[in-house]
Amino acid sequence: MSKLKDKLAGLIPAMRDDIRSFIKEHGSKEVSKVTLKQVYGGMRGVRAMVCDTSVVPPDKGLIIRGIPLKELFEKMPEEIFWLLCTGELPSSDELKDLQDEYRKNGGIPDYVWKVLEAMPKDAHPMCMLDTGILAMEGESKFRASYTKGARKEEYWESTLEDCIRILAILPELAAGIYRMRYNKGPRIAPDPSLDWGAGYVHMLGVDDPDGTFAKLMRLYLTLHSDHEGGNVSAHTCHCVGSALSDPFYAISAGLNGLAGPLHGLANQECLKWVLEVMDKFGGVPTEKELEKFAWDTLNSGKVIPGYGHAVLRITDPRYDAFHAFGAKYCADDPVYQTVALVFKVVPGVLKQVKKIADPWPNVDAGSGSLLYKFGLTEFEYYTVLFSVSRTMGMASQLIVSRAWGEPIERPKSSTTKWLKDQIGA
Ligand code: AMX
Repeated sequence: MSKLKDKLAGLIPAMRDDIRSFIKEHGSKEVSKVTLKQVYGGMRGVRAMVCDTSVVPPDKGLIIRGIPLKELFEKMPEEIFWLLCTGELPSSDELKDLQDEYRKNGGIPDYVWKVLEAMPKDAHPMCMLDTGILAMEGESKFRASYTKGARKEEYWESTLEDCIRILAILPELAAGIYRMRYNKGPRIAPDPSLDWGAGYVHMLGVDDPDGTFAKLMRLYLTLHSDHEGGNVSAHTCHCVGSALSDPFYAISAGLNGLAGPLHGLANQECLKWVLEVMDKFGGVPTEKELEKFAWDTLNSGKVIPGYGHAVLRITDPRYDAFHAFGAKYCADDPVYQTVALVFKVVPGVLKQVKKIADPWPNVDAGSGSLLYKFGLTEFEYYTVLFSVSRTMGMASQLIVSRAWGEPIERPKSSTTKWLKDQIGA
């Protein structure tokens, strides 16, 4: 048994008992009220689901299992996955064991590459990634053990095995898609001596003579790992998983949600917007030029990508981390300089638009310029990187939900007529 499975096996019975007796004792108590505006407004702020892996207080940003993100900037993504699943950071032995698990569970069957090769040459890399994961569904240990009649208490074990398999192949799959989609030559085989993040950089084949890009990749994978349970990708994965669809189905579904421009795709849109600015002004613009460009974007009915958030009301600490990385390693880079100028100018513009609740940068505002600087210039690919990371959050949430035996999701919808009758409008 892997050390992670062993650890969870020790933790889960008490967690399950605690949640069950909590529901039994207090199940009828009220925790949230719902207004008509929330019913029509994407359920914003309605407390109607559980996620124990992380929380996002609007004035603080991401806290993973009680630890504010800024205390985790230096951690490896593998440590974050362990933390998400168990609530504790791993010891060095436990970390090594998880990395060994990834190595043991790697390897992508040839038919997956054939499926991807059969797709149109201009397929979006997110579509290729989600298809690649889904194509492997036949491997699901959860589905096999459910079909054999596994008991509910055992569901989390095969769910964990599927999640480890998916996390183990993701960098190879994502890197293979990059090389195929952008004609970078043959795929590069995994190097078992490398960690998850550095291994991904190696398979992308992007030049990294001094290991700085691997450093950025580890930071990137750590920062995007989870963002509580209500965001579109996590919630979609959770909802699909609640039907006991296996992790291949659920994670692929969640990533389809991440591919939306209001969610993870903002990642690619941001750099596009920054490059458009630079193109228009022949390099780093002046503050005045940038301000006008921002207003022109808003007046043409478009959003300024990378700014605003459904929950946060401060500069996203994930943006701060990228900004600091950029200041250290890319201070002379004109794209980074433009991103820094956008941070100086755009919040002031957005604050003047009354309807915008959050004028501050989110995670996507800064990462693209850094990836671009290190040679990953195909910005349509950026959401794939986000996906590799966010799979840790979705997977850990699935494991925890299965562990305590969460039921199938089934909120009640209403017709407009019913709502009008109910309210007496
Ligand atoms: N530029 C222009 N308009 C914006 C805006 C921005 N950056 N942020 C919000 N608004 C607008 C909304 O489109 C909405 O307009 P509408 O009422 O005419 O539809 C209005 O302001 C109110 O929105 P809100 O309550 O402030 O935000 P929200 O919770 O509805 O949406 C988000 C949040 C992120 C979708 C929105 O801020 C946005 O579209 N930002 C730009 C895209 C982006 O960066 N997405 C990435 C989010 C992080 C992630 O998931 N990766």
